[in-house]
Amino acid sequence: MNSLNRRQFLGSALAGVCLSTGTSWASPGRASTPDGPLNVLHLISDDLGTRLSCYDEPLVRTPHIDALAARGVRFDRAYCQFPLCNPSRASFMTGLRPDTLRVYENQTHFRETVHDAVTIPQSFHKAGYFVARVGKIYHYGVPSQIGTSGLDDPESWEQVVNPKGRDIDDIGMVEVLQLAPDGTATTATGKKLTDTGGTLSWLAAEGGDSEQTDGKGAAAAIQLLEACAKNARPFYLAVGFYRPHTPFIAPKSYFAQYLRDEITVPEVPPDLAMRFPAAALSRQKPAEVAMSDALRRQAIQAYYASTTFMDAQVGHVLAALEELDLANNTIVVFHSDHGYHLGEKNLWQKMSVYEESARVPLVISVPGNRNGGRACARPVEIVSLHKTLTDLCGIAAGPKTEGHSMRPLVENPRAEWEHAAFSQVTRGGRAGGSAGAPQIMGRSVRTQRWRYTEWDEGRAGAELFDHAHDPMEMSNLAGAARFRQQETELRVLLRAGGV
Ligand SMILES: [Ca+2]
Repeated sequence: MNSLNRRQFLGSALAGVCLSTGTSWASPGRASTPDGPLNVLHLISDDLGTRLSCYDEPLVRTPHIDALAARGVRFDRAYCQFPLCNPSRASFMTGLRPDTLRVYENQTHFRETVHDAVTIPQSFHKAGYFVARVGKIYHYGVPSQIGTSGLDDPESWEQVVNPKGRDIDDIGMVEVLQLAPDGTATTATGKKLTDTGGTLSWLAAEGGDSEQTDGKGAAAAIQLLEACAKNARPFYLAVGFYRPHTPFIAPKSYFAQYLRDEITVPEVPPDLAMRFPAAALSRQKPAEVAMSDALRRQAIQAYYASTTFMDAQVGHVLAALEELDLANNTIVVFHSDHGYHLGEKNLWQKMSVYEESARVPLVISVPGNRNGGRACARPVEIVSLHKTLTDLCGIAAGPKTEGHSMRPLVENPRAEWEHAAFSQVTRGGRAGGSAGAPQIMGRSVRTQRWRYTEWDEGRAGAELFDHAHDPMEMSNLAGAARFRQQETELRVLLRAGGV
């Protein structure tokens, strides 16, 4: 983006965006490395699985994230610790596992359970960094809380921006999936904000990028980068994009990039219930199961359009980083809070510990890293981002921080790595659906080859998948005599848990 374009982009996108004031740029101290301090630009997408052209789906156009992956290390087996916004975000922003935080749903703030948790920005601030966020970093109800601070952690930031775009004003036009009286799936408009968040919903919007919440977030991030470029303090800037979270809203031009006929709908075997534990499949929703293939293609098209729109906003921010001469001393990390089902096993959205929901895209780009463009196959966890980013910048993480620094893998993607990735999810209780049912936990461990899952410590079933032969996790090998040894070893690993 040239200077004129950046100005034009900012001019249109910043209308209506309030930057908080009262920021002090005074530095309480300064971290330094032999080469000077590195800044961090932490980019987080919401509900984004690995259907990107640099990962699993060549159809999905994500040129800007692809370009970042071409100069960074792309982690091909990166996993969230809980496939839901609040528990995942609380976990990776503190570097504490969901069981340490005891946060398993979208209502509890982690300071209610671990009041002295230390977050990534707190570690950077202690080292003298300017710390700020734009948009959704901690949990927000989307779309109903867009424009507010949501379930923010004020102790984390010196400055915050809560963008809000026309996607909120356009809610009445959003197509919302619903079950018709005859049992078929259909869509309807005229719904409220709160009806479009947990349900498949979409809109090919009028207007341009800069009118959307994420366009305004990108512009606010650029404005903060401009201020950072003029200031001597190093910075940690977190930018949280709201898409492709429901409602899948993007300007019409992004929908036009995907022909529905090109879109592949996952095949669902009729004997699912015979293959997998009931707890694993209990998040299937009647309206989603009832969708025709045409409606499935429409939903997937909207998800892809939202993804490409979000990627374009990432592109604006990364172009500004280059133009402001910050790219050569700024680490850029991009990931999402959890993955997303688009019909596999008749599952949509999140809250499963299958690959589609537990796995996330993760790119870490460190200036001057000679491994740029390489992929890492080791299983890693986003709870480790706190240790990783502080390690890469030569500063201290909070003393109780969990996970394992990925720095050795950034420096050598083929380095030995003895760690597995752990994810967990609830069934029953507040976040697990089936209101009133007692809560049980599903726990899953992923090694480079295997996934092993236990529901209620095995009392509600187990699953074993061999990714060397079954990347879609369709053949549950748990209980099979010929895999008894692997299952036993993985059970021990799972029950030992992550540290
Ligand atoms: Ca999310």
